[in-house]
Amino acid sequence: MSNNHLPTIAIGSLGGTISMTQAHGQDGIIPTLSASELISSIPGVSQFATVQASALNQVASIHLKRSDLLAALDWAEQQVAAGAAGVILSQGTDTLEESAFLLDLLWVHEEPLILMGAMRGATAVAADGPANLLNAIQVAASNNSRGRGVLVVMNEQIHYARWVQKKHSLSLAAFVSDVGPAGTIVEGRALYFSAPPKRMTFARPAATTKTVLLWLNHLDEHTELLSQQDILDPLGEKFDGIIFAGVGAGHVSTLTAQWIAKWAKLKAVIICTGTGSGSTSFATYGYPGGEIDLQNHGAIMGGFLSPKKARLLLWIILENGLNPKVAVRDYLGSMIY
Ligand code: DAS
Repeated sequence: MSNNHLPTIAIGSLGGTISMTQAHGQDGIIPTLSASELISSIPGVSQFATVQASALNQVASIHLKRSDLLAALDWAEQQVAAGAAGVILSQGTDTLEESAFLLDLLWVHEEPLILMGAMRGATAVAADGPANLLNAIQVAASNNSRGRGVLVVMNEQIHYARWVQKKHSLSLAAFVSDVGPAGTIVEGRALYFSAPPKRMTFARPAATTKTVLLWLNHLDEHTELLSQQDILDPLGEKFDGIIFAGVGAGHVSTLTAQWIAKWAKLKAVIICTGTGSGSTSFATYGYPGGEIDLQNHGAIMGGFLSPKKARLLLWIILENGLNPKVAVRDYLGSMIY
């Protein structure tokens, strides 16, 4: 497919439900389709763009590693250097919000990088993969999409990587942003509801040497475990940073707060809200394990960052040798006006 008047869009497939089919006699669907097979499911795609397809990986998204995403980033940058007007990565939706956020922290180009997938397998009735991929091509080919970083295109909506989350296990409308979608697709045109956002990017880590633990807080959590220093001390030593998905606006139990008081002096500790939406508080609650107590012990409040996004941001901050307090504060500042 080549037409000199049309933009070139590069599509790399990483696997996921969009590529999954069920072989005869096999239990369940598994990734089988390559990027070029996905494109062949879209009639008329050559009206919108000259499409170049590459098979990068073929796995369920929980099997992707940060190193796979760094390799996909390198591939996407090569496509832009070779003249692509936009790049698309198709992958499983289970970890798509994390891949999109991680790549957004590293994507320095004006050209859009689009992440997309499907909620239904390739052979399901009313499979959404072809429509999502056509929309992704239309968004990637649009001048309106330039300078907006990494975008997620699903279910006729466009989302910014920093806000989007998978909030439903199976619905076609699984992907939502707390602040609403960035835009939508109407008759093949990518329409945005506001100007491009502020962005903050980081140097690409050379390797994945740092480990950040993600811990979900809850009622009466592990009281027996948390009082045993001989269990917790070795655990704390194994991590370079810890994210707590706190209850409410970012709160933890008294015992967890005591543990944080020890580790926040030695490691980067970020407290997020585990509710799924909204910001942490910073200066409201004064009880042990409330945010004022935690910050007094050196913990950083994660603001609007979801726990999963905070984990990836902290990982990149640590790999870059930056001061976590300063870098997180600057990043949170880039999310709002
Ligand atoms: N839930 C499937 C999907 O959305 C599996 C995966 O994430 O790869 O593609």
